[in-house]
Amino acid sequence: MFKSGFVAILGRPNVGKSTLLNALIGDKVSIISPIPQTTRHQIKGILNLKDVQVVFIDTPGMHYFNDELAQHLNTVAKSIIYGCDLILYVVDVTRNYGKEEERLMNIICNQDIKVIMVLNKVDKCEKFFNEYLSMWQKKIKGDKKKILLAYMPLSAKRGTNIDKLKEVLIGNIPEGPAYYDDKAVTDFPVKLRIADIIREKLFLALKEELPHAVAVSVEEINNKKNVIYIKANIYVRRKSQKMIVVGKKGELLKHIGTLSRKEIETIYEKKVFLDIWVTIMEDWQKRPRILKDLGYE
Ligand SMILES: Nc1nc2c(ncn2[C@@H]2O[C@H](COP(=O)(O)OP(=O)(O)OP(=O)(O)O)[C@@H](O)[C@H]2O)c(=O)[nH]1
Ligand SMILES: [Mg+2]
Repeated sequence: MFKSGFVAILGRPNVGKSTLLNALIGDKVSIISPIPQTTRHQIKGILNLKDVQVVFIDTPGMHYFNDELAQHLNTVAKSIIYGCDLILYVVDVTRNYGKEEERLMNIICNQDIKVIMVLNKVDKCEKFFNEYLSMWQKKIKGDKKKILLAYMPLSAKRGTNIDKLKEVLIGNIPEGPAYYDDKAVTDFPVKLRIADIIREKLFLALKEELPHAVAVSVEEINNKKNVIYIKANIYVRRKSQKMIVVGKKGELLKHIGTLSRKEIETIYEKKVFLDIWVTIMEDWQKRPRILKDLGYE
């Protein structure tokens, strides 16, 4: 009997959803950074085991702001709940919960899909562990109780309890066919995956400086005989931001390019020539057409 299912990974920004996805898959399919709202796409990671295929869906962290990009992120995250077999609801026990967490918990409690509550980052501290448990328990009184399958304290970063989580997951995946090739680790289009790798290096290099003002698009992938030529564009909003991204004598851009190229080469297992440009576009975040070009459909 083959089993398969879709598992949504939900949680507020920065709780460690993408780190958890990569840990479950054992491969890097989703980018990670200390900056909230790192994930902008719906990324699927596929776990292939003997007689089981689990398709995880990493989501942009749920949050509440008012521009087009933020609205898009919320719609994506909510729409994923429907059609899934299971939800991994991830919380960060090192930070106290707030209004956003309660709103998200309300959404999760008021539906019928089974939930595993992942209490992440226990390697760092367990300061608010009990707060999360008691808030959750308040929400799922009576009949709603049955949606919870398990509480799972873990460290996505260190890999602690990942095997235990897999066991519980697999035990609750229904009978079904394989949806993807058993060699695939993700269905994320390669252009977007490369753009995201570059965006991750930018986020890591720039830290708080301009995370939301940048976007990356890959415009060309040309598979030549001995090398793969890739042309990418980094969008910023202002000239001052372009100067930051390029850095003194172009050093920052070069650094980002080198790190990105090395990681892209591990996907292709071939030499890559990465050609990165920086373009100023004042309000890319507010233009639906540009958001579409960037893959935020
Ligand atoms: N100490 C510790 N840090 C973690 C753990 N899991 C994730 N992190 C860190 O938390 C930060 C956010 O991780 P991400 O995986 O990008 O979080 P996310 O929930 O996907 O964030 P968004 O995509 O922005 O919603 C990164 O700096 C991670 O290294 C963990 O188990 N322990
Ligand atoms: Mg993420």
